[in-house]
Amino acid sequence: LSTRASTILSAVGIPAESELPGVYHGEWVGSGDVLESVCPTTGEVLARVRSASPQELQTALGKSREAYTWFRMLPAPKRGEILRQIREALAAKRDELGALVSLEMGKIKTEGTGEVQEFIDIADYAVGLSRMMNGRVVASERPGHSILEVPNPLGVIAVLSAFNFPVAVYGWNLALSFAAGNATLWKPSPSTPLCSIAVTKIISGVLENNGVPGAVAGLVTGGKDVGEAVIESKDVDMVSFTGSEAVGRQVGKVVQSRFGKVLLELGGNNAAIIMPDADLDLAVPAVFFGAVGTAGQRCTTTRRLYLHRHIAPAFIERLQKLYSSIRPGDPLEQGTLLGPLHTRAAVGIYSGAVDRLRKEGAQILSGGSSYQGLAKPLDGGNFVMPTIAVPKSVNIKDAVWSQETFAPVLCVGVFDELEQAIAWNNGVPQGLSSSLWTRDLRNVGKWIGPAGSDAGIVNVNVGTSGAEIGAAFGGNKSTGWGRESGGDAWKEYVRWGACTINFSDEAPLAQGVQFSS
Ligand code: UN1
Repeated sequence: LSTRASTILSAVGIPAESELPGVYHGEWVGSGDVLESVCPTTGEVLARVRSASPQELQTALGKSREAYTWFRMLPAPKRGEILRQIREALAAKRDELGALVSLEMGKIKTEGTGEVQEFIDIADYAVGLSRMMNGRVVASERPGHSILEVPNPLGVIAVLSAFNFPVAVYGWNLALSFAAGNATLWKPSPSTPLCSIAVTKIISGVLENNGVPGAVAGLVTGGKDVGEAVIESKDVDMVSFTGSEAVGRQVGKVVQSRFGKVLLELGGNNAAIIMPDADLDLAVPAVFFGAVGTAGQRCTTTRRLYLHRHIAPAFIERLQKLYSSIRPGDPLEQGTLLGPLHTRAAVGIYSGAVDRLRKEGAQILSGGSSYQGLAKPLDGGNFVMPTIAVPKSVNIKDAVWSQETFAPVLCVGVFDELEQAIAWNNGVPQGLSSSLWTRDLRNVGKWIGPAGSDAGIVNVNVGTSGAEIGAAFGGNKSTGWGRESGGDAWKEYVRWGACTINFSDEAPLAQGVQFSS
């Protein structure tokens, strides 16, 4: 192992063993298939992880269920206090964990640390929530009656997370699920097992200190088989899935067919619209970050750019300048803005998308290929050039516009009227994030109103990516309608009971119905 990697692994308590156990349900086990964690920057194998065998998975599910029946009786503010300690333990390891994210996923260090910060933020939020998960008292039409809406812990929540946010997305789910009194079972992406092991170690330490069963925050690493067994299990009350549209469609069907709850965060195909009155000093760098940040691997990455005809040439010129300034580098090194794609396969997907654009007559203004001949050790990495393409026309049903490519490829179109740009914004199957740049209040009104953007995130003078935890996060249409993190998202992680109580000496029926002769 390189010193670059071993320093980071030992700082988060991951021993340099030949095979690490990748299952936690109160104790660490793992005897299933071996997962390899490969550094996307260098190609180096960081560790081998023993995933869950079918038997271990069943044990983990059983222990999660048991842990839930114990945990649900702990008063919510007490759960909040434990969550506060988890928050502190994460904060104490923020830089170390951030470096691990950067090492294993490939995003630049400040974004890796930002992800841990996002977990800390949502933990703070959920600590407060633990004293505010209020039900309601509703006025009854019947005298001497009252109606209560009561939230209770839901059960076992399985979180299937993606490689691109190997810490934060689990954090959003864990924090709410924990405050709500559930057991959470994490099935991370098979390519980022080390992040999940490091996070679970931190959390389990806190649980142990508090005498809480470890399976309240369990972990099952594994591939497709493990994922399928988790979503099929009747022991899982809700599945929160982040990933591709194709897999999400399957997950949705499977969970729905057994009447489980499902929360989907699927693909994004996010547009930024630049009006002629936009402040380009702000808009250009924001589009640059949105399209190139995280090497184009956020669900919220800016993939489509619609420019008003009056500012299009100036905007493109300034954006191209930023693109030409970017250099691939080790994401762990300060100053690097462009890390690698997460996998070799993603490089193929990137090249396929660029080839298709070329074939269909698009003009490639920047980038257009992967980097060749980089100096060691980056020659083993998955580095591609951020690309700006201008397709011949905005035929919104064409694959180049309507499909998500999980790589830094930005397609540009030119419009004359805001209505046209909004129609393009809404014309794709996905509905995650969107961003309008303008100084004119009337445009803002249109954009956020009934005929405006149909995405779950509808920003103004803020890019498509980089959301805070305060609002509910998620998308509409083929993005899956799920909402996580802030807002009212917690209400999905509980089971609601409507309780009508009769305090009176009469027993009238609702709607004045008479049922006595
Ligand atoms: C994702 O891309 O999967 O808004 C999540 C953002 C982040 C979360 C993105 N806070 O970009």
